[in-house]
Amino acid sequence: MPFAGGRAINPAMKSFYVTSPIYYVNDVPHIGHAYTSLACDVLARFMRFDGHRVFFLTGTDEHGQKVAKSAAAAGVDPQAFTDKVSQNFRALLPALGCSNDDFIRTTEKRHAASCQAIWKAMAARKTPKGNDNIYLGAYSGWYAVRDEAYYEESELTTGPDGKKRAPSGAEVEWVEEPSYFFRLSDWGDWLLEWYAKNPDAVGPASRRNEVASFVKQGLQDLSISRTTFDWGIKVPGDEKHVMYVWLDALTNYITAVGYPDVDSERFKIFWPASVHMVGKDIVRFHAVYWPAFLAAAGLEPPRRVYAHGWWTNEGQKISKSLGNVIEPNKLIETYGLDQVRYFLMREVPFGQDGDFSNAAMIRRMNTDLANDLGNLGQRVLSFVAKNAGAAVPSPGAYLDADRALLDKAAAMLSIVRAELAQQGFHKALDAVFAVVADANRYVDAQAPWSLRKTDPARMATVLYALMETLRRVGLLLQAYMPGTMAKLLDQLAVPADKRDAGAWDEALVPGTALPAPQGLFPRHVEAGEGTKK
Ligand code: ME8
Repeated sequence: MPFAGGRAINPAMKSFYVTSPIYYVNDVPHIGHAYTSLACDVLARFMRFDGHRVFFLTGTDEHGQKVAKSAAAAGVDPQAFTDKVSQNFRALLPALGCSNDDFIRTTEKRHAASCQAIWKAMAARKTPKGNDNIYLGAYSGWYAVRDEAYYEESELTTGPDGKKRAPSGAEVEWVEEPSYFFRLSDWGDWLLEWYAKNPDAVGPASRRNEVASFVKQGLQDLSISRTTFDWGIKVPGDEKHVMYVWLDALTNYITAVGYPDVDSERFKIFWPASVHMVGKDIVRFHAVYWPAFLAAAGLEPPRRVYAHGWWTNEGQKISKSLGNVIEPNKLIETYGLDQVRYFLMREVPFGQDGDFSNAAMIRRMNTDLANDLGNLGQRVLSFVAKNAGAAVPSPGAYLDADRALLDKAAAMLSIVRAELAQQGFHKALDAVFAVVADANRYVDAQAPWSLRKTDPARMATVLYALMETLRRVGLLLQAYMPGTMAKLLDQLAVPADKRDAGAWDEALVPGTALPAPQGLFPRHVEAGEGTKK
């Protein structure tokens, strides 16, 4: 039976479900949004490469007061507003080379049905302490529209302008309205047990500790409906209320795999999600509220929530009002798509905060990509084209130096697999680029240009070892730089059906004709630099 994306269903395949946050449509997509989506894409691509059936979901979060206010400010109704601006996020995905399998909008019909079903499932069940999960009350307290979040008085600070602000810096306003509550206070012990039994459920470990200590302080019941505006999904049975936008938004992750049809093939294959990738700003929603909502509805919590760090721009917070938003399209135009993908995954240890600077971007692309990897490819492939008959050379017996390089290259797959299982994107790249550095040293030491006259058989062995190393480097880097690595693998004449982990040990076939080599990574030259003396 065909599956979304035309993949045949093979029950023996392992599944992998990765999600990005669904982004608020009132913002312009910037490097921060691109970062999370790219991290998901690298995981999705690697897992497909590694034989998993993958579902990669992203989309837009379109309800709530914040979007309603932006629509009002633009003078259009919220549906027309979201129809227009969600396109900005949708269009960014192909520009980033993202291989998402679906794009969800929370204003879709399938999603309203799913939200109403999760609400009913929560309402029909009891908490671990035997109480109703949902009850009607009245909310009075502080609310930050920018965060779409409720805050305790004790969490707020008052600025010199006299305005009260949430820890995120968002202004809060006083809200009083009838509201349904979720009895989160009954779920604290369950959550603490869930973190304890599943040490990988929240990553990195520092975030797990942060979340667990928040829960240990005691949880308040959570207001999950609003009555003072109507841009949202109606509460079943009480249509004066719309659902709190975070309950609506989080539910997207199950809508896309078929909820409420829990018996559907897609739901069974993909739920629980393997990784919800998020920024550290929204870890509480994903690692506290979401697992509690799911458990309350009788559904399994996700396997893992991973919260990455925050990008600044040349040392400054990125914001529309500061006018320093880095538009991914501009970056790609200036530096190239795979260069940007590589930089974002390599520059900052994943999980930590990072700073974008043009100087750092240029350094990475010129050093790691143009000098180290690009140059290695260029040296080896143009040498083979000129001196080895433009075909894969035939190796003779290996010497220790050859074996050392080949063994280290062979070992990369399990390292990358282990690192990516923990979202160690930069460490996986470190392992691959250590082999690239070894290969560069190996070319210098073996000097195939000298062997050409003195020992052509040895020259063939050296070139073969280098090409085999490049093949494995190319295979692994496909997830990060799909376009350029396709070019590299083409130049090595690796057949299209031998580009996944299953073909890891299928070495190049001596004698295979090679296409003409072409450069992989141009050096970035700043305007004017090329003409300087
Ligand atoms: O929070 N650095 O949407 P949002 C790194 N709709 N990542 C950044 C970033 C930066 N400077 N700026 C944004 C929402 N991000 C909700 C999510 S999910 C059920 C609902 C990324 O548009 C990061 O992933 O405010 C962050 O968590 C997300 O964008 C916030 O996107």
